[in-house]
Amino acid sequence: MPESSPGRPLKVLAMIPTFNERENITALIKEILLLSDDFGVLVVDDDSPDGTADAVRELAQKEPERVFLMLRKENRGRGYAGIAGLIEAARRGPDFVVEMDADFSHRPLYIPRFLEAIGDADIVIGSRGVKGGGQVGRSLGRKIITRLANGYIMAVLGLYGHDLTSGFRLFRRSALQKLPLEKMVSKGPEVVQEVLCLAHQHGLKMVEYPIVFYDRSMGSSTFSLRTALRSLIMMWRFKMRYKIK
Ligand SMILES: Nc1nc2c(ncn2[C@@H]2O[C@H](COP(=O)(O)OP(=O)(O)OP(=O)(O)O)[C@@H](O)[C@H]2O)c(=O)[nH]1
Ligand SMILES: [Mg+2]
Repeated sequence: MPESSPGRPLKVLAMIPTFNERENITALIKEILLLSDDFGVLVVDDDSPDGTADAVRELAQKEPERVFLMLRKENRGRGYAGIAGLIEAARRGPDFVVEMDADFSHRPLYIPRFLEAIGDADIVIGSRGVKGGGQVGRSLGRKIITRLANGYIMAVLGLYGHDLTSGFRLFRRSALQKLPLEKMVSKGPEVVQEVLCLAHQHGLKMVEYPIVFYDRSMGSSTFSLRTALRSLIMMWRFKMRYKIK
């Protein structure tokens, strides 16, 4: 359970999964809070050995109505943390939940732009693959992996989009709460696609908004080819589980 008390309803609550992000998290939270008085942050930390949670706690003491920490001690994983985080973020009752990484790859300045872009849709996907979007600083290898992964995901799941691996997304809270999030099974980064499957199954309207994605400059990566491949194999499980034709 989160360590802090329920705050006032916010317009946007940013749900940020973290593992060893001490070097990034304080500056990132401050940047999000500066955007608007009714923006808040929920950090979902898997008991990072580098003390990420301590850094969040320090800010939560100063801003108890806008900064929340969810500390998880079991079942570590980007997926499990993301599932718990989305459920908790929605429960807190903001108008919107934005999911983003802690490493500044997802620039907070896009959050107000997503709000403008959402219109009557339920989800805005921050997309590197549409006109005006892109990636800065990523190695050619990572760019190729992303491109191949997108083609594979589209082929297996039959979902259409220009950036199906983007973890920077704004959800209307009321739409998020229509989804049976607690039934999701992802341990790792494949949770990004599992949410898309659920959203598709429940007929949610999704739009893409161009983002420039900046490669991580501080902290250490959790990316591994093994995890990426394991995630891609999970697409077959999703196909059957969510009965996508
Ligand atoms: N709670 C939690 N968060 C995680 C875990 N693994 C990764 N994260 C977070 O998920 C987000 C995405 O992970 P990254 O390590 O940036 O993955 P990536 O973008 O593929 O790799 P980089 O190239 O290093 O940026 C970051 O905010 C991480 O801190 C985990 O096991 N638990
Ligand atoms: Mg990253």
